[in-house]
Amino acid sequence: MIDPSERYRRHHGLDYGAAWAGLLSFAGLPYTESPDELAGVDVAIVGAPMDELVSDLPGTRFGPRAVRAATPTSAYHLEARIDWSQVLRVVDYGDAPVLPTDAVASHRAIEATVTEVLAAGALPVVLGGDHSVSEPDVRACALHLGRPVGLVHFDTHTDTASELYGRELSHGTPFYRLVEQGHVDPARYVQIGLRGWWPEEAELAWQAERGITSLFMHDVRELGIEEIVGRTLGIVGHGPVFLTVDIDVLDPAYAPGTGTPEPGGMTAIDLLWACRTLAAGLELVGADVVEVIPVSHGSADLAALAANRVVRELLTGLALRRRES
Ligand SMILES: [Mn+2]
Repeated sequence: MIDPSERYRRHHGLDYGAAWAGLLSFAGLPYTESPDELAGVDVAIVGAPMDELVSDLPGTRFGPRAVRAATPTSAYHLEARIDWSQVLRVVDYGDAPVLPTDAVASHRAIEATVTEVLAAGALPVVLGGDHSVSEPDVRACALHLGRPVGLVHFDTHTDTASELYGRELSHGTPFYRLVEQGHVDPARYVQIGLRGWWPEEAELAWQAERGITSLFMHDVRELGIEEIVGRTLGIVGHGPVFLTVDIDVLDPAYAPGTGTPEPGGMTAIDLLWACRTLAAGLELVGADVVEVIPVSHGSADLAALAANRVVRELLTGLALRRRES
């Protein structure tokens, strides 16, 4: 285990270092790639840096490093009044060994890496990567538990096409595949923030037939985020659930660095509150934040900055849940 703050402890008597100095890990967390060192860990951050399966702008392979770089090292939440780093043991488990040009091998590597985290009893939080990475992420959770999981899915798009450009594997098909494979329980699957110009009636009909709940952006506008989150908690209910955040659910004003931006989206304040509240209220078994295409560096990259804060809200929600129990 490499602890990037160790030198700061030795030289300065501080338990945190400068965010831009030393090994790049999420929030300056201890870093390991060894499954043995996951013993006793509550949450492990895993990068899934691939973008072979996008249908529009590429560049999400640079997402995990950008999200890690867009970070302060402190962990105290001013509204929740809790420091997740004091309540949870969180490590950065590095990146899955993705293979450029081979999406199938990359998915296999991501699924194996997430499975190592689950086998150690820790909760994986995956940094994408295009949205296709949710397929190995969620499948690893469902196979580890031996049962289908619920799913909360923030996104502009449903990503439930049976194929895109005539291909089954893409960033527009993972949730069709996960439901059809039996890894996601459609009755406990809620989509939030849908808008724009894709998909169409065929995909929406397939979803409705299976009992998937779609909360569109116009629902968020009309009902407000508290009602949306309340309904989601009710529908997903008890039992294991995976949370996936496509950063393009945000209005491009908050996250311009993404492959398929769509105006008219969520505000950062709604998404961040929703993520914390859902992580505190649900039985989360895993999460991912995907589709970040950095266009700048560190905290100057707006999409990476928003994705970093999504992860921090999830950690804060998990810490609140731990304190309650
Ligand atoms: Mn998506």
